[in-house]
Amino acid sequence: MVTLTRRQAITGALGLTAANLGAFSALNAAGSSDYHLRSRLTSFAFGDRPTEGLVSLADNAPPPVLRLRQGKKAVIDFTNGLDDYSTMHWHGIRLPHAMDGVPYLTQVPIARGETFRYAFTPPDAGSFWYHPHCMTLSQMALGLTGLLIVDEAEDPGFDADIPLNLKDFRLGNEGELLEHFTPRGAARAGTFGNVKTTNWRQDPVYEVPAGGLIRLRFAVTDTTRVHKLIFPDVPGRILAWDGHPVDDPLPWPTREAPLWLGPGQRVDVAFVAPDEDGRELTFESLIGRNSPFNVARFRTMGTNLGRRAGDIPDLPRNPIPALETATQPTSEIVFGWSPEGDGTNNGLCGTNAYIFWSINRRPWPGDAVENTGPVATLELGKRHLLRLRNESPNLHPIHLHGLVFRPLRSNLRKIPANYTDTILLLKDEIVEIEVLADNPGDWAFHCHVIEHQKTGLSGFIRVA
Ligand SMILES: [Cu+2]
Repeated sequence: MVTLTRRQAITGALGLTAANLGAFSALNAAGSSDYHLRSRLTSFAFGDRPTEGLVSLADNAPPPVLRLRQGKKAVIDFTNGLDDYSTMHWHGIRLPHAMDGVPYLTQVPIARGETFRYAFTPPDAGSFWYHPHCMTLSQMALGLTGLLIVDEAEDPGFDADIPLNLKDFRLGNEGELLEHFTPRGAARAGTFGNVKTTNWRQDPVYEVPAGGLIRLRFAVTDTTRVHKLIFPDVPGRILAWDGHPVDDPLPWPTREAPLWLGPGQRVDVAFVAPDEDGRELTFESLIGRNSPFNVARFRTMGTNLGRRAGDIPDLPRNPIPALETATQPTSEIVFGWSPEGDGTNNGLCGTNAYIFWSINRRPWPGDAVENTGPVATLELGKRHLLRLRNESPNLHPIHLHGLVFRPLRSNLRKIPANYTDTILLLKDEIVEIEVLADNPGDWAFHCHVIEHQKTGLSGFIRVA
């Protein structure tokens, strides 16, 4: 079943028919790719009128959901079809440093017409995503974000598996694009979109089998918005957090206690669809305290499959490395405003003229890493304690490339100790995390509110 889905996806991406997939496999062995992606400008109608100037990997459609297989080598060719430079980053995937898609840190920016081959074997199954890491703000804001699903080595057996890419766009009354960067936003919580979409559709409705076991994969790929998710009152549970099956259970979110999911984060959810045909369930997100909007609705159809909550499988654990604890003292890393008067170096990847933010009071100087040392250096093969301190009033989803970590304690809340790649720091929050330094390299470490990232809140952690 899953193989078929992936084959269909490959067929769609390369314009092949089912009949020549065999030939394709032979080509693959000789150096072809599993996916060939090409960025492009396109248009799409979110409402009555088309919006021109969007960025996708397909014409008049969102970037596709990519499906890889756990433990199986994947080859993805990415061709830059835009005038601006670009790269592609595979968010949350533990991979070799050279494949991580960060300009200057791991590769040179990709010019128009050039193709970069990304090849890696994903060790972990789960819900991940992809986006450019050069001209990041403009290309992401204009649409270039997609889900990357790594299927479990064995199919866990859900009756439906629905990826949900949560992303806003900023549009005017005629459907035209509005400015996605504002200095006022960048210096605060970010510049918010006004058209809230799921898979580029507003309030979409998906048909699901009555009485079926449904898996949803929420991914916040927006540049700014922290979602506060509310789930309907149905039998279900949270399966995975940021790709990894949960060790520390998360409660089913309600209006009173929604689930906060920041930019870059994902949550996998399983529920049992109602038995009757034609029933509708609504998953919502809260703005402020009182106004929820619909993220997605699910309508039951067909004959009752008769599944029960007890049928929801446990996902197999990912191969999280067992490492001994390092003897170095805890490092503290401070996220806050920038000191005054910082300049920026000007590279090819959309460095901003403004600097508002810093890590350890040092703002990222621009695209390139000259004269910029690591935020921390971690001994390879050990687990390390870092203390992350947000000294600003804004939320910061802090993302670490190439490694997994888990929160151990917070000064503000009980925080579930699940493995992750992105942690949402609350106002004035201090969180201690345990980083598993099993992968050598200089790994990007930055806020995933992209206006924060691009105005200083970025750096890297060295594992050596
Ligand atoms: Cu931030």
